[in-house]
Amino acid sequence: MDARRIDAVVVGAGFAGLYMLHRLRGLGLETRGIEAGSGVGGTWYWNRYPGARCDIDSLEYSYQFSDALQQEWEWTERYATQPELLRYASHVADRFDLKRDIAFDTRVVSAHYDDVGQRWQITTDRGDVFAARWCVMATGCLSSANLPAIPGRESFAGAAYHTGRWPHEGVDFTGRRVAVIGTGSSAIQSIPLIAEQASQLYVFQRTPTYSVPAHNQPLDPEVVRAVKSDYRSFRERNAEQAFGFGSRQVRQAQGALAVDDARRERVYEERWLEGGLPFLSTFSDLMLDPAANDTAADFIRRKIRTLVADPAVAQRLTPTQVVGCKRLCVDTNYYTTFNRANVSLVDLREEPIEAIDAMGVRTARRHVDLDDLVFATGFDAMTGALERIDVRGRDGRPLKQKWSAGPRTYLGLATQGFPNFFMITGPGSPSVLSNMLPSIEQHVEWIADCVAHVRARGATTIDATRDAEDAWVEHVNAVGAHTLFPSCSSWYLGANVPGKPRVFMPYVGFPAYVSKCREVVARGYEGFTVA
Ligand code: NA7
Repeated sequence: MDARRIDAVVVGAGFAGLYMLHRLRGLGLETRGIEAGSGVGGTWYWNRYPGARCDIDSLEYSYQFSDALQQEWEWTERYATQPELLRYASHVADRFDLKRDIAFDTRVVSAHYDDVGQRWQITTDRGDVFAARWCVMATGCLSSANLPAIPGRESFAGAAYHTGRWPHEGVDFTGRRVAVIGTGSSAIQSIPLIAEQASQLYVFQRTPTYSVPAHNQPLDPEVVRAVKSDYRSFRERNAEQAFGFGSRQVRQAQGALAVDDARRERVYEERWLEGGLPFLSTFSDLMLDPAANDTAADFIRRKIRTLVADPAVAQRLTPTQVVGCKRLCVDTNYYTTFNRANVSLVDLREEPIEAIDAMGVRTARRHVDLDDLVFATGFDAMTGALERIDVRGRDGRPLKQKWSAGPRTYLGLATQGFPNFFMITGPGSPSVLSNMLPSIEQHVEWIADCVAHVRARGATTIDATRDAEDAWVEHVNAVGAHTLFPSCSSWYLGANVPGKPRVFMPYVGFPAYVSKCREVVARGYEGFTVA
């Protein structure tokens, strides 16, 4: 089949893909978006499980590139629900007339670089072939579902779901015996709601989770008015925070051990009442010093003991790892759900799962009879969606092969040997350790400016240099190693997927990262070769 020659292909129509399409079109490039789902929204298209909502404030988890858009859109709650976020994504797509350039229900299967024509040959599962100068992967950090290889998984006769592939028509668990496997963010959001419907809910927990209350509430019109009266400054203040969000929560400049016990306790209590992820920024050294971290961990552990009535259950729910090492969860009534008579905690450290069969799950101690099985088992994070596509760069080199010992990128935006190929919030950028929306916008704008730069120079390709990439990979590791993030088996390290190389993938520190990206541009795209 003849390839259709166009300027650019953008893979994915979540928040990253939508804005990228808008910007490339703005440069006058003929651009095609390709999306596996039937609609826009990415994460918020697929993750429709009960209770799914963002854990970043809606006033912050939103686009800022259009002041008219951020002024006119009205969020209803502190944390937006999945349906509201999906409506927002669709509104943005309509407002900027993006849908007409997106092929839905279409999955990209391969992207091969043609050295001679200097184009990306991109094929889809519908048989389309594009020959594009630019290829941008807006495939998401948490989009490739991780289903555990438990023996007999396919033999279950009831209904099985993954939280990240939830049926669009919803699921009614009323009167049913349900198991949730996993206790990460998706589980923590869905468990309290499933428990209200199910006759019996079994929570299969491998690692206990730290969670802080969301204290979600309708947005105060006064707060909205104040933010909107000077949205730009609000965005700027957030961008100065280590993780790119949360400027409204008061910050303590000092370390946790610099204050006395009573004061520290008071401050944690205040933060607990405020709720949300900024709990981890209560003191400046929580992710740097194990002793400091332990004061926060201990505070949450004590909260668990006061919230959970049965001391033995509370004990099983109590985490021991560094708090924040696995992504902190934000919940509404998670721990107290275990006080319900119809909820049982199955601790997989005491009784590992041996197999799944037609009737349910067999552990080392018992058989649990089930009607429904919910896999809240997460994702092949950061690299999964990219590696699922057969991407080949110069000389036909597969990306998967290049990354066999872990992802190698320059700035999390590009990877050497793959010219004109960009990743939005790729490994080696702040991505999942930041507010995704501003990170996405920063990447999209950087990529659009880069494309414009190459074209303005009358050049056709840009590629990272090996030296720049090696230095960046080393730097990402060094910065990560300076923190407590790599200290446990998390998906940041790829540890949740058997056989995946253990490499700490996100870059810690949003402000420093943004400065670095600006510096690279100011120095004439330092670390890149333009040809
Ligand atoms: P997560 O955070 O990766 O959580 C997955 C959970 O599933 C976690 O508790 C895992 O335990 C558990 N899991 C994974 N595999 C198994 C097996 N084989 N057996 C038992 N339990 C298992 O995914 P989420 O979807 O909750 O959240 C992803 C991100 O989305 C979240 O951080 C937010 O950024 C939004 P483990 O801890 O590995 O022992």
